[in-house]
Amino acid sequence: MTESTPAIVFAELAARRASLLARSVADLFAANPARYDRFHAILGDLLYDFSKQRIDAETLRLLLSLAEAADVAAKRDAMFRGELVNSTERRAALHSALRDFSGAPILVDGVDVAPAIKAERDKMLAFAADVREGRVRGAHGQPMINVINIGIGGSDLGPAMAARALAPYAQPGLHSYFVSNVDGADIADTLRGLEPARTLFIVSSKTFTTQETMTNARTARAWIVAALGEGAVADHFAAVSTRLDKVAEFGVEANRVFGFWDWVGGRYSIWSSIGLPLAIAIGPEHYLEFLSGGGEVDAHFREAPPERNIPLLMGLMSVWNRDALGYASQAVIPYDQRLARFPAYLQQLQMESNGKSVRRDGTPAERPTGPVVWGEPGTNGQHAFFQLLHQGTEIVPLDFLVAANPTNADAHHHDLLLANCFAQGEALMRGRTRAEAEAITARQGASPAEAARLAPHKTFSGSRPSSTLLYSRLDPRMLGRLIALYEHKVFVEAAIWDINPFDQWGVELGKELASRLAPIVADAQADLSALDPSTAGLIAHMRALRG
Ligand code: G6Q
Repeated sequence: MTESTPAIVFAELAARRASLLARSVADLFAANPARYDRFHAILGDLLYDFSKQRIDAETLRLLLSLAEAADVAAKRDAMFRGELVNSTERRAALHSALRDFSGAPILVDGVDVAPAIKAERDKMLAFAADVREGRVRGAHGQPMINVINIGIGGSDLGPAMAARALAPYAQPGLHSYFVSNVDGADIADTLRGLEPARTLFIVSSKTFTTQETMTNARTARAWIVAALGEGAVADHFAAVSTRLDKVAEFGVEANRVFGFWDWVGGRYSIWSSIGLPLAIAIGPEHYLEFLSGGGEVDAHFREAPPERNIPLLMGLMSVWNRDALGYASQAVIPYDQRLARFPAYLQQLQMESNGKSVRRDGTPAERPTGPVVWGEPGTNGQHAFFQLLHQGTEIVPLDFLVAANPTNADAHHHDLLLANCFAQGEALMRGRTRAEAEAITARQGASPAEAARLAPHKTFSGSRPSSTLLYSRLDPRMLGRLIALYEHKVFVEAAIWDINPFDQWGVELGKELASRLAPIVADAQADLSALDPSTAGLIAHMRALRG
């Protein structure tokens, strides 16, 4: 028997495309009353419904065989074993180790890192408790009431998103802030009105060289020094980094520096000491629940059978939509206001991980890889960009996320929220025919001619794919699960595309050019002749605008 390869299965999937597109999803539901039962999967109090995707049983069978042909399970196991799956940086990708409470050894280069993970986490959580309970005091002996994380990208998006998501767990009177942008407006607006004597900064940077973070950290330092004197720096700063030498130079005391390891990628680092601002906000116990939620998904990803394995199915739906159906973007719409930053978080996770054009061996990718990922919370999006989702010429597959139970007391609001979420999925799937549109307009009192004129505008094609993640409530454990689900979804896509999801060389060029241009922008006399004409023109005009 010849072994199947991804290319062979992709060809089979491509061959199914036309027949699937010829039938509406509403028809597929009508033809198969068990469709929903077949196309959903459950992990405890979380459900993944993918029955509104443009698939049938044969497509799913082929997609599962694609995962086999691409060795997804073997690649997954290699990642969990700590192999150097990040081949271009010769690193493991072991963020899962940070949420592994099994007690089993975790080997990196033959060394068990489990004790070091626990020690660093204990130290970080003890500090979080000290801040919360007022034992960490400022230069004037007052407890801290403001905690400002300074970081960017992976050292910002995770804790910022999660602190917002878990706002109901925050300690009253202890305020979290996140400063990331080198635009001075970010830190200026954050510091306005805050009391330096009661403000703690956490400088979060894996490398401790990132231009934005170092610039903001120096501004914060100057703000503390101006108000409280040079001697106050040690009291008002903590740091999270893998570069302990550089942190010491900045003046942060060793007992306030929390480390992690190069086998934790920036966008996967919320589970490491980078989670310190979150741990301060929600407390060590809740933070540990958050980690456990991620760990539960690891176990599920490793153990659940393929046809019930949620991250595997999420990855397969994404690959189907991207490569077989040609949909270039995906939207994530949380019907959960506290997940407002989740789409931005996923944007980094997915686009930085899978925005690649070459395979692991450096040869060109054989088919389109990472889609454009974007989104905003519902119901707000319904009143903005949903028009295009329903009637535009682009088809955008959606993930809806929604909790069955509210975290606040108002059940009426929550019923409306859920009704809207379910209604959007239904409307996108079902659509409205021209005849239906015409009949509705006629019933509203329009003349037959007017009803016919308006009908094309009121017609919805339907069969627009969406999946729904429906969970009990947004608590720390559930947030941990949601993040880990998407991490593994991204991993599955990368395994199928044979790309390395753990590096990010694409951000380098812009960084280098920004460093080269910084002195030229700052110096009104600097020579522009070596620059390309557009960049030179922009800088010349900037100079004119500055007068
Ligand atoms: C994430 C990326 C990137 C990184 C930031 C911050 O995977 O590598 O977003 O997290 O550039 O880097 P530092 O933590 O080193 O400051």
